[in-house]
Amino acid sequence: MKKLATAFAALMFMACGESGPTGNAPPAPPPPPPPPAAPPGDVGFSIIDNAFVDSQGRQNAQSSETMTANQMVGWIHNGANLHTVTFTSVPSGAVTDDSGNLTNRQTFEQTLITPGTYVFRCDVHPATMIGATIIVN
Ligand SMILES: [Cu+2]
Repeated sequence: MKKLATAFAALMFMACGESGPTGNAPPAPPPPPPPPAAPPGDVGFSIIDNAFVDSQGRQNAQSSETMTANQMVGWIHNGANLHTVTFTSVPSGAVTDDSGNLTNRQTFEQTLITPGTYVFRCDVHPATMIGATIIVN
């Protein structure tokens, strides 16, 4: 009986994967996430999973970039969830595109030619990712 108990204990030891001479090597740690990428364009925003972030680190309604007419503003998606860049207010006569759904590392650019204030949000998260602005002089 003692022999059986010893064999059982040895079996349990192996089944638990404790590291011994026959144990498996521990799994390698996951690689660190890549650093945030910079947006394209003359000015731009980083998109993370709860915010648009401007070059000063300000988020959402506090975020704002200023550019001159005919420069390019860009966005880079540095998050994991789907987000959009959707304009909610543009100067009279201005023409803009909607980004549609963006995923990690996708970019979106707009060349803005009409001076004034442009306001945008994310259509997937309109309660939080809202009120970011671009001032075109
Ligand atoms: Cu979003």
